Amino acid sequence: MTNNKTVLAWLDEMKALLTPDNIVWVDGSDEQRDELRRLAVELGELEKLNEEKLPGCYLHRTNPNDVARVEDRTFICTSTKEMAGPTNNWCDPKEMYEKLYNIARGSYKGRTMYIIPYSMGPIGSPLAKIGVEITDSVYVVLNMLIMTRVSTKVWDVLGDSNDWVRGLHSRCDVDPEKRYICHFPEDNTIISVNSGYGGNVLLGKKCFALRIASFQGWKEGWMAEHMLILGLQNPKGEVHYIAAAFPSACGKTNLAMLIPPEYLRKKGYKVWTVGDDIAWMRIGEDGRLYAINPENGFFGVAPGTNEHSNFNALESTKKNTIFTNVALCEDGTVWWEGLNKNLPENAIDWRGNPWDPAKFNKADKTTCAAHPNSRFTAPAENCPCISDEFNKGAGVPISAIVFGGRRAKCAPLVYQSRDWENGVFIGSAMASETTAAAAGAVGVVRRDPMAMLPFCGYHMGDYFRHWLEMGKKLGDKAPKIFNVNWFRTDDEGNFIWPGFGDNMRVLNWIIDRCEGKATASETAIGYVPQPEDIDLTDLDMDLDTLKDILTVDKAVWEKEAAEIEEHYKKFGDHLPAELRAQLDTLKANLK
Ligand code: GTP
Ligand code: SPV
Ligand code: MN
Repeated sequence: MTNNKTVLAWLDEMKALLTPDNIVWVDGSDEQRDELRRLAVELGELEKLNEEKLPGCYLHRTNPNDVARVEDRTFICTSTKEMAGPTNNWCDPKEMYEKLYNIARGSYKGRTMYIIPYSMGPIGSPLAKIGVEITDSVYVVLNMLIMTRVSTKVWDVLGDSNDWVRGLHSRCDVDPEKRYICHFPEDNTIISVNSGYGGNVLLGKKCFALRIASFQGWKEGWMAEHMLILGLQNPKGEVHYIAAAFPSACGKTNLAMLIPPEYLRKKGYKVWTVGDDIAWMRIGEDGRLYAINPENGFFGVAPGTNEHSNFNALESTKKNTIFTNVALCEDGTVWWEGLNKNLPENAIDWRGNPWDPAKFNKADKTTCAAHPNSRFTAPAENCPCISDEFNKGAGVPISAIVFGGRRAKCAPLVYQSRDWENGVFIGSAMASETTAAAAGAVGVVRRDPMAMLPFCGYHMGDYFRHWLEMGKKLGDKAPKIFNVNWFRTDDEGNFIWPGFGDNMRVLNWIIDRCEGKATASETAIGYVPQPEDIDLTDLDMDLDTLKDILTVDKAVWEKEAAEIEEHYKKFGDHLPAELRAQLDTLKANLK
């Protein structure tokens, strides 16, 4: 398959460590995929779904102890603790290799070692990078075949180079006490043991494309971000690209596949999806920032996805999709909370037990048929609004960068930063209420800078510095930076803004601002639209309600500034002075 000496040497080392019974080189062909699907069904790893209604689709249930990313067991193993910074778990690399090798030793006995060569980004693109993952899980192989570009061509592109990321996954006993997701950025190496859940084991995704790649970007002068990429087409046919960073389960997939309200569709507005989770961005020859989506599929949150909230995502799951931890219906189709109002009779829940719709109580997550972090793995090519640029390696020029999160009271619906530096400040101070995408409490406000808290592979203070440096290089070609919040609630806890397709109204203001067309008022935190600036055509919302979610409440923001001050203390002398000055300006503005 390959003569690359660095690859062969690593594989020899891994074979000796793991002692597999068989070895299979994954080649990305349809024949091999079909064979692996049959095998996965035989092994009980996948259940075949209704071939007529969901052709090529399968269901997988993880161990109930293994349903989300495990941040407390995720490590950045750099040569010094300081390099990993205050927001990452750290362990000495030598010690961690030893511990992990002891856990993984002999763990492929009686099993097959799959060798997966994959490209993050279109194969051969100057913005793409190569990885090799070895795994003992057919489920992982089949997911990687959807989420990344797996092909023997990857070996050709790699040639003799040592510029590739090593990924070892071993399911071991799925023992949560011995579960570790570890990164060695200085060695381009990832080791994941004792898990079978998506973000922990599809090593091209969060482990490589964010944790390792953010480190590479820092060293090499580019950016790896937890961002969707969308193209907004106006009636003249021009397309402007937006990249947006929201924490896990805060609406990236939804925004990336947005369908505009009818009156805007009729005028000719349309959204194209380039990516829904990760963006790799570099400065192009013309000095602008260009982004690619390194992934090849969507690993999306199932609950809440329906034909109204996200028609395009639902369409994407109609064929060749793997569902994880959703409910299985009698007719071999799937169901999850929020798919529709027809609670299925005689369904099997995500744990594999009969599900009684009579006992279902929306407020009690333990009665759910699907796990709140249940997911679909769908090929990007299934998406009705996939961008023409998706498979092109050159990337798309970014006009606006948008930050956002779940904030019940604080951030207004949308505001624009005064400039790049102020935008970096906004990103660095971002906070959101936690979701089911990671193990742990849900609904707690936590600071999540640039939505990268769980994904930054080095010191967060140095990461802020890197953002500031990128801004200096971009100069007046830098994208404009904004912040959005779809999640302000009323006194009963209901979302005030309708969200979803109606978010297009906010995106239009954002693009108009980039083009110098829309007005705004300057506030303590940045430029906020006047209520008249957001088009409410056909929407059942009055200007006063809109005004409410656009207000910047001084008391709330004073508390916020104090919390940002606390948050900043963590970074010590790695915190760029520019950001400290930005915080002082905010405090002065609030006086
Ligand atoms: P990850 O894949 O974990 O990174 O998540 P994501 O950021 O792609 O989130 P996703 O789009 O899957 O949305 C997660 C949840 O937020 C779903 O339950 C959605 O229904 C809900 N959601 C998305 N957009 C909106 C919105 O505009 N308003 C409201 N109220 N909810 C939304
Ligand atoms: C996220 O949690 O941000 C995801 C899902 O996109 S996972 O791949 O599990 O990280
Ligand atoms: Mn994500």
